[in-house]
Amino acid sequence: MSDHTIPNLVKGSGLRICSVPRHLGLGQQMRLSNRIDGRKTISVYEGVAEGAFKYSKDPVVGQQYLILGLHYHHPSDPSILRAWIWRTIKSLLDNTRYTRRISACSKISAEKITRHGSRSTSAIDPSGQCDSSPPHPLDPLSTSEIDATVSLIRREHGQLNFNAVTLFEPRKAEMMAWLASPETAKRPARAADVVAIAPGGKVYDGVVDLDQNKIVEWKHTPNVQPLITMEDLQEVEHVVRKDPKVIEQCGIIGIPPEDMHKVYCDPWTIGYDERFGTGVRLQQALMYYRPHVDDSQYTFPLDFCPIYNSEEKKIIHIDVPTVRRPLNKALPNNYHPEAIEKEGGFRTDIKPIHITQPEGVSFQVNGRSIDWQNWNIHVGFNYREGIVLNNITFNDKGNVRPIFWRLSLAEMVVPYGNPEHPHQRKHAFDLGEYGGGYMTNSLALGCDCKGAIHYMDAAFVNRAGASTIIKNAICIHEEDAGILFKHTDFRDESLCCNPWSQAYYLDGTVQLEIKLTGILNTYSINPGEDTKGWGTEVYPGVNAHNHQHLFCLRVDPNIDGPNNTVFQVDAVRGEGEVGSAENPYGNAFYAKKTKFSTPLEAMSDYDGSTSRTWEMSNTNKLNPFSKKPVCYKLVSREVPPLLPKDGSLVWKRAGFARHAVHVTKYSDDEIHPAGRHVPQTSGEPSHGIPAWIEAAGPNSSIDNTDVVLWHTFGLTHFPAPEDYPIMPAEPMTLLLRPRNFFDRNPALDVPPSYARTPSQVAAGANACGCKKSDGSSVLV
Ligand SMILES: [Cu+2]
Repeated sequence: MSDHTIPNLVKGSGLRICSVPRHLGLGQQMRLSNRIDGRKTISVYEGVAEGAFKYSKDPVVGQQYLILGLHYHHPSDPSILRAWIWRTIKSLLDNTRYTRRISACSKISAEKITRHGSRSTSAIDPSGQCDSSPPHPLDPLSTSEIDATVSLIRREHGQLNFNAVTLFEPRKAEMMAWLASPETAKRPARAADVVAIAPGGKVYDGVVDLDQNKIVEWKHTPNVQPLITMEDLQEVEHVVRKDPKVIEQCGIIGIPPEDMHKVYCDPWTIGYDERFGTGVRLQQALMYYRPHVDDSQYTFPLDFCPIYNSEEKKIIHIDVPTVRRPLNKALPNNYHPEAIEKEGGFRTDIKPIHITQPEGVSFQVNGRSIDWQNWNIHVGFNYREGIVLNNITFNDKGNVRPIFWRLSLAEMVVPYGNPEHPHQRKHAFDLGEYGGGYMTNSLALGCDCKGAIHYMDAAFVNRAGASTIIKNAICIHEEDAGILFKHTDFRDESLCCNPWSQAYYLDGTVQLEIKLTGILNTYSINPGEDTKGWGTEVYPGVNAHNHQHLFCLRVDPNIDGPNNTVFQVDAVRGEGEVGSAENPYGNAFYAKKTKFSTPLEAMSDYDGSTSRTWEMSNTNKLNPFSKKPVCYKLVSREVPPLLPKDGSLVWKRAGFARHAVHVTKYSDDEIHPAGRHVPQTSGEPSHGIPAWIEAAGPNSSIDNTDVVLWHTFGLTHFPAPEDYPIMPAEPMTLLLRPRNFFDRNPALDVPPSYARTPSQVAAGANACGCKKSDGSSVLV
């Protein structure tokens, strides 16, 4: 896995929607449910709380529960249902600690049941608010839907280990029809996309229709390995510590058997190793040592690499280097507070900055749809991509205009640059091999987010088939983005300045921001050993290898409709030399647009010398002033090429990274740029984008049709001591900007915080055009 990547922050025009991947530790939360009969269910959601509650009829009761919500589908007899709910609530009310909150919400539940009869759904979400609406078709699966999926599959296919149970997203055509006419079109079915592994390692892919309670697809998929989950990762260390050959190797480099409890490992997917192929599920264990449990292990990397078989749960091989590197003798290099205190303590001259929103926030959240300053965004989430933003629209003076159908960070790869075996294997696909959603950690107020925050949780399945929840996986808040627009007229000093918070993104821009931080992946180096340029000795005995972070952003544009065309735009000099008829003064330059008519033409790379950008345009609609097609422009300036060479393992496996931009015709099933199952792919053939383009035809038309733009961007990281023992956050960003989309600056109606017109300047130096909410002027 990549060591310090946080593909976390999606800025939606001043609204920040973010999640942070975590490393280890699955927060377990359970649910209990009661089945009325075959397809009719009552579920009771609960979150972990300090109190204890047990519902005697349900066998699945853990230790600590607070019931937070009630939900049911299609009850056969509402009176039975009502009786059951009230019995449950009564039991809850006995738990007096939570009486007030529960009774308030249960009252609403009862009203809904009465009003809507057998079709009612009434849920109380974990934030304590009562929500009576059915899930939006793009909402992630709830814990009860995950549990229903698992129980259905168990019933037909017996005991399986679950790798993923996630929303099978509605087909686009069906979803667009329903959005256009929710009263008359069929509501897209709730369905689950399932990956499971049978004992022995057989992989199954399936789809469950949750409305019909039916498995609609179930197939054995040979020669693939689904992603490695947290549970897969966690089990390796225990096995490594007890393996006699690992103990032997530790002894050789200076770790006695009695110190094996101080040995740790970061299990990674193996990538691909031709010696072992794809058939056996493998991980490679990057080995470390901690002198003390609080020390950072990355100062003490071990020089050998065991290979772990996940099915047999044993070490099957150890890669041992020809040059041995004994255990590092350097002092620990730590970043935790106790260590800093010992080294002289923290600086004391920092004054607090408080962010307050005394009147609350300017956005509204309805289920998972956010309304903010003309924007409407649905926030999805899945185990693989993490945050998925759906159906992004902008209300342009009463006209709701579609802009993007779906935005997600769909894949990334982190190739390392040391050619010495087995380091060529290090090129983690953080999303395809581990899951961006699975790696999410709970966000904390004041730590990850500041101000007035709206949180959303994330529900997953664990290997045993139980639903789990990561609390506060997503946070939504507003930020001060500085100046929106400002102009000073030198003649009369009239000015308008607007440093109001969300301002910048009020102009229709969407920004993706990624902050890279965390801990470098490290390897051992002997005193005086040459890194040969493949890494940097960031601390005595610690070699941090060169690497790249290459992300793949999936942009499904919907610029005033799904039929869009992508253009490459280069800033170039006008034709003709100085003195020529067409360019007599030699000063001409213009935006050279190149239309991408086919996927082959669209395979394009970044060119900083021409300030290259790409435009997603609707050529059927022209701006009335510029007469140019309405579009959104991709402005991305950190776009290194994939440095592993053509034909290398990474080039073959990460086909999406061969170019900065690929464009494909939309297909419902083309979501994952490196393929559905990424671990242990050989790249022969290359999965994902190269395969799709080959299948569709490299010369097929992508002109004025429903297209998807795939953008690979990122940075090349040559580590330095400043990145150690923990790397300061390195931000990187890209923009999706409206061009010829609006008739004028769309943020002119944002009230200025300060403004003077020439006539006000003439009337008096202190006059100001700012209006207070009561209509009076503000003097400054
Ligand atoms: Cu890095």
